[in-house]
Amino acid sequence: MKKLILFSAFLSVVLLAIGCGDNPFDPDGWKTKSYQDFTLRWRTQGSNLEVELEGPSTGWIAVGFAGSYLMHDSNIIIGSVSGSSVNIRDDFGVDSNTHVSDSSLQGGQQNVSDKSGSEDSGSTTISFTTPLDSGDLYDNVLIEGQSCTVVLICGENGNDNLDSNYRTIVNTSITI
Ligand SMILES: [Ca+2]
Ligand SMILES: [Ca+2]
Repeated sequence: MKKLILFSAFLSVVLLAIGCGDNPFDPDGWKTKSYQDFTLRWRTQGSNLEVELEGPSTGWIAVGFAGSYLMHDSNIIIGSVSGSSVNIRDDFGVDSNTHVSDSSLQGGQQNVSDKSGSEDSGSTTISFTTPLDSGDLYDNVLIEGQSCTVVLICGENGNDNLDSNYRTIVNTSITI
């Protein structure tokens, strides 16, 4: 009987450890996806999505939501950190490898708030909040519980110019 109890306890710990990959038990509701040296964390808060992205570059990093292929039609949030200065912009993927600021597109506007970020040796982290449905044509509507494509992108180390070429771009998906 004692052995059985011990085994049950062991099994619970194992199941808990397996489950932590997607953080379903995170009391604050954060979900995590680690993919190709990027780590994306997100949670819904009311009508907003809170996001934290860590990427493998000391230049700019970006995450795009609900596009078709690579950057195309993706709502891209891009940012860089230089000392205490954090620059985060709300973009849109106009084709598979081109993104522009929503502000430069007709009717488009910036829909990102609570911007912050930090830089470490070899990586950058940006945090921001954006509406699940901003009403902007250049942001895509996100629905809690539904799967959506994600594109993760970064520029060359040390290049904080948000309009410079990317070094790495990968597609994956998450559940909002
Ligand atoms: Ca926008
Ligand atoms: Ca956008």
